[in-house]
Amino acid sequence: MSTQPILLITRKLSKNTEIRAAETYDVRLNPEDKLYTPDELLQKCQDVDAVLPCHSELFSADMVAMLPERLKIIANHSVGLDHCDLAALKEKGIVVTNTPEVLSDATAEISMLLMLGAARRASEGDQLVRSGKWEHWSPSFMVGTQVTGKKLGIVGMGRVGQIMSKRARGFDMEVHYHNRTRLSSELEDGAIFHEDLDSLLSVSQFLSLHCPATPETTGFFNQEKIALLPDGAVFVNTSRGALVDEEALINALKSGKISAAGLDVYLSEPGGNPALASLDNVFMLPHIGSATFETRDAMGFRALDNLDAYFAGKEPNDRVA
Ligand code: 8YV
Repeated sequence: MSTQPILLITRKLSKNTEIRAAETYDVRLNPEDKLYTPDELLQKCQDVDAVLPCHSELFSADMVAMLPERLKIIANHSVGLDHCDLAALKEKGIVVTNTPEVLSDATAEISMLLMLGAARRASEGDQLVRSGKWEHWSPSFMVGTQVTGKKLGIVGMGRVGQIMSKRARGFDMEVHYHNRTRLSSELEDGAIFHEDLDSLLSVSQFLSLHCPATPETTGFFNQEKIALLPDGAVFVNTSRGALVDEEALINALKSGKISAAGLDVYLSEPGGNPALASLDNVFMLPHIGSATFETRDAMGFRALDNLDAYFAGKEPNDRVA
């Protein structure tokens, strides 16, 4: 009989991750990459020592209450933790970890892509050429907003925000940010701090969200906050859909208050919001911020590093509960 800890991996992860996991653990894989229902997830968790889930598996307080005593650690394959009720997990004595740092470059790349794509009307242009309906050209055709030299507001200056700031400076953007605490001047690297979120919004010709979804931030980007932006601002979100009042965003995109949006995340996933999808001035991707080959390996390895530390009796580096 195997003495290796039993590890449930809820989704199909990178090949390298699954190979490495099988060297140390008695792994339960999901080769079909089926999204488990809450009942199936609970069932699969019954006789395992550890779970390596993605943000697609919800560990609500109700779910946590039904988890078995045997389950000791949830090593997330995500930096976001809004799918986990951390207080409930902590109370139950289940260790929780995440995967910070390793996905910051990939996510900042997608933020840049969305910012450029929204401002320069990428989905409209792509659609036009692809559909075979591109029948004329003129200097007044598909004119967009120039990115170079504009003011970029960043909400949440963690690792992704800092890399976004660096990349945006490559486009000569003037970077402003709001964060719970001001960064050191070395980390700020010229970015202008706004202690007050409203003050940041009032200067943000481009606005990009890089903060986690918590009870405090949920729905913060609402009609009142949108009204503070300069007219015609461009909005980018690669963080979480829960930060946004989507109805208010749709109204602003229709009125032109927000001239364009680049979105990778939505209130409802998978699927997104059909009302947003009906607007030409939205450039949309299906939550692929961290989806690069390099980053998928790095996320999987980081989650395994946390598991290995735990089962070696050490403190996992990325312990959050
Ligand atoms: C991941 C994410 O794709 O890490 C996060 O919080 O939202 C994404 O980058 C996803 O969580 C993978 O499990």
